[in-house]
Amino acid sequence: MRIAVTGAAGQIGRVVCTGLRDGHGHDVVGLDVTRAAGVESVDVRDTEALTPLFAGCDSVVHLASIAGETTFETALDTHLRTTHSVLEAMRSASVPRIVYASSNHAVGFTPSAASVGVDVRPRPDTFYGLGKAAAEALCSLYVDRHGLEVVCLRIGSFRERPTTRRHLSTWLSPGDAVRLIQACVKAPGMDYAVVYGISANTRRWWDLEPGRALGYHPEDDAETFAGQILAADESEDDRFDARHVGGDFCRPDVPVEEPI
Ligand code: 15L
Repeated sequence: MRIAVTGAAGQIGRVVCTGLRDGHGHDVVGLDVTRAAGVESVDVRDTEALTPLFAGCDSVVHLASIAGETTFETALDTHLRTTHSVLEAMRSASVPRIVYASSNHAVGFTPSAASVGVDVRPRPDTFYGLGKAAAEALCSLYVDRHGLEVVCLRIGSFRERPTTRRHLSTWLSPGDAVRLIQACVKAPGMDYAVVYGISANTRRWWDLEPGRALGYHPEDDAETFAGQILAADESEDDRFDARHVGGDFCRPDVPVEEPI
């Protein structure tokens, strides 16, 4: 398959591009606003620039965004406007499927529970989460209006390894991230699906069944690291983190990141 990846120079993008290319033999078109080896430099908000780069692609994996809290205006830009230009370029280039990197923060104020489903109401914890929830809705519009195939991934905590108590529930390992995206680009009979992007964590808060239905079978479990993580006393921050699925993004004073 030929797959375009936006945000290819980012933390998840680098792992996913290598996994899709070297592990699964796909022809990967890496795109990013940041210059990096093997990555085409492009502003993802520029539909006209994107369209020829999407030519001949079977799917777009849209990872590009600012991965944290911003101002309201920046959130609109980095999540909604960016996703709109990607969807429009896909229409022009006749690309049938998008795998959209949403986030657990789209539903971050959902109280933590043993198995939160994909059908909970949008409950963003930040303008970041609001942007992700709104972009999920935008993708849904393109399914119903234009017949696009969409998978929205509410990604948990993508890390080399889990380092906090919350990560024991929210971790997504690099290996599982590749397995997840591979399942999403390959799944037959797609129209619109939402999937939680986490590993098979014993202490998970989210339902893995929607992912399994698409062929995502995670192999890692944060529990492997539980001994080390739980050796430290539970802190006040840990207790706050455990209240809602969005963890410390639910704090009113969550720090704001600057755009690149
Ligand atoms: C995300 O969506 C963020 O991009 C990342 O910075 C982490 O905070 C992660 O969620 C998380 O919830 O751990």
